[in-house]
Amino acid sequence: MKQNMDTTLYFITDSTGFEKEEFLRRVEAALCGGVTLVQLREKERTTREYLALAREVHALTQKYDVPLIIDDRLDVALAAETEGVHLGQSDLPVGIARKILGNDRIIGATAKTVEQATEACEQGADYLGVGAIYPTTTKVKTILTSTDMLRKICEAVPIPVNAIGGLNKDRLEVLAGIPIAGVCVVSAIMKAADPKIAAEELMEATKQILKK
Ligand code: TZP
Ligand code: MG
Repeated sequence: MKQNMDTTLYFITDSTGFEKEEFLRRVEAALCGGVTLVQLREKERTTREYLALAREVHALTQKYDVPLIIDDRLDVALAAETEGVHLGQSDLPVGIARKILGNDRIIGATAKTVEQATEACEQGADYLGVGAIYPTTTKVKTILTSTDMLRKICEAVPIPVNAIGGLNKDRLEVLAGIPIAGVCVVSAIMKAADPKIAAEELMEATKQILKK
């Protein structure tokens, strides 16, 4: 599964405020619109609720042959047999997760400095998320990361690096010329009037930026 990883348009979910059916409908619309990677990101749910939702979202992502990453929780990723896990700086260290998960699954990590990026990479991370590039309305403990730092991180590690934070199709220009692999978005798709069209438009805009 790891061989298929494409971080070009990485959709991170947030079910806050949606009934489950509407949430799943939006995730499927995003898949239909061409997102290349999906992360289930749940901060308020119990472990059992997280696992149950992971299984439902996994059934959708499998239909579109898109890997599913679980935010923070290696146990949930293992239990739901998803394709990977995303770890922040206060989660399990990447090296320990790699030992438990083996080499066939995806491990992503958050990095805000070259040091964090290099460490995650040395411990076996497959990709990095770097941001927030812009202030974000999504519930997250983060600080802004400059595009200068984003570039330094891209240049310091051989693995794909994605920009994240406040990004939408009209805000990608600041990323032009920085060797990112793709972008991560939550609200630009999750809260869009039409998540399928939002994903299609973001994909087009992202491809243009990656060429610059
Ligand atoms: N990490 C840094 S910013 C962020 C995360 C999870 C949230 C990004 O959400 P949005 O809605 O795309 O700004
Ligand atoms: Mg996290």
